[in-house]
Amino acid sequence: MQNYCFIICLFVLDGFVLPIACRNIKFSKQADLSGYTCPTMDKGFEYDKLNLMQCLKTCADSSSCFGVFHDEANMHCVGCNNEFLTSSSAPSLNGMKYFRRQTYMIVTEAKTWSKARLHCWRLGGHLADITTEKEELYIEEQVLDHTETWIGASREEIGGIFHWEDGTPLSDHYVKWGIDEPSDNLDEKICGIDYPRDVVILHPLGRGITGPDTSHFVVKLETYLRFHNLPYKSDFNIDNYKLGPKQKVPWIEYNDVTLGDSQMIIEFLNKELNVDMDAHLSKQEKALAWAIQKWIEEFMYWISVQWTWVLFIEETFQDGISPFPLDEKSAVKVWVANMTYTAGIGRHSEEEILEITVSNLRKFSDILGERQYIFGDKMSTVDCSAFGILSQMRWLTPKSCPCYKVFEDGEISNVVKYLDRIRDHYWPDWDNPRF
Ligand SMILES: N[C@@H](CCC(=O)N[C@@H](CS)C(=O)NCC(=O)O)C(=O)O
Repeated sequence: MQNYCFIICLFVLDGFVLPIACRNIKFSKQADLSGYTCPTMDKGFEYDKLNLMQCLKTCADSSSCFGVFHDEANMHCVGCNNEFLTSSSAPSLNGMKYFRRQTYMIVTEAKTWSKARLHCWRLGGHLADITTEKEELYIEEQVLDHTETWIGASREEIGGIFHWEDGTPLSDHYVKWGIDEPSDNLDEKICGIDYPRDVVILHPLGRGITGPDTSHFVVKLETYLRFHNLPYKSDFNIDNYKLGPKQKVPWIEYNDVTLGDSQMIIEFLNKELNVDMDAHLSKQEKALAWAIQKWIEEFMYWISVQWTWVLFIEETFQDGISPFPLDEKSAVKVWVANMTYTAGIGRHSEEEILEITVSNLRKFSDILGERQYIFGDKMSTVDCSAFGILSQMRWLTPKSCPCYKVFEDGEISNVVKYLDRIRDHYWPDWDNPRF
């Protein structure tokens, strides 16, 4: 079935909803304000020493302002105008279009209406409502090539009143029904190809050319899926990290369940499919495994992130490791640097981070010793975590990074062999994954 359905999400950029919508928009031009600026030459105003509410109010008071950027640290406020944008001159940035005070996004994914609605909510918007002829014409223009499009009108029961997502009845606005509409068929319609049943649909971050995914936790989860031979399929979308229930990747859909967080997913699948890679561990080993796992995921992870996405971000983009478009480099750096600063690792110098990297890898090497896996000759969940995080350090970090050399100088050769072992066994398609 190739009959795709298109979802139109509407982002309302009016009144005090402004900053939320603005934060969801990534503009392509880089500027001084945390890497963001207005999409065209449309800077309406720029003030220092305004708090967020004052910044918003200034925008709301100006008829031409459609959104603001507010830099909390130095109370810098920039207002963007779009007075002169028409549907054709509106810039298309990352799939979003600006039109009047609304931002539309056409999502080209097969979904039921309820999932389409959820999708828009997760993006910070909602399914489009059409309340004027102008809007209808604009939306029609955007979806010209597509046969069916989800919008936000729904009703609870047959014969009931159709309303938009904010509860306003359709009849209070502009309404133009198609022939034989509204129909009484309330069956949940699925447009396009829906996901197969009993297959884990994995929503990852994005491939890097030196490894299957640039998210540590995606590789962790995929290693687990591969260990158990569970059927899965990756659904790539560069915005996946914004779309999942935790606004992070990985997240999965499995039959009717949508779930985020690699560990919660593993625990869910263990129960659902009656598998457990830790069954051979004693109670004490399980507790120890958990402590090691958290050290790796909550500490070593940030070391790796700091190298790849902050200190060597130039090389990460140059070497083709990043799945993000080149023009997002500065924005990605600001975004990640904020996170690593909050996590703590971002406050150290490069030399200090190198020392921390070496000493932590040595400790991991000491824990591993001559064993095949952390707890002997059988893999357990903690090995999936260790592989997820350390494989990024080893293979998805630019070669010019000093952290890379730690794996080369022979001192932690047991760790190198360990990573090779897991890759060779579970990832023969490492360079070109088949799922
Ligand atoms: N505890 C989470 C961590 C997931 C995570 O941090 N994912 C990163 C990519 S490796 C992410 O999505 N970051 C985006 C963000 O924090 O906004 C898990 O195990 O899934």
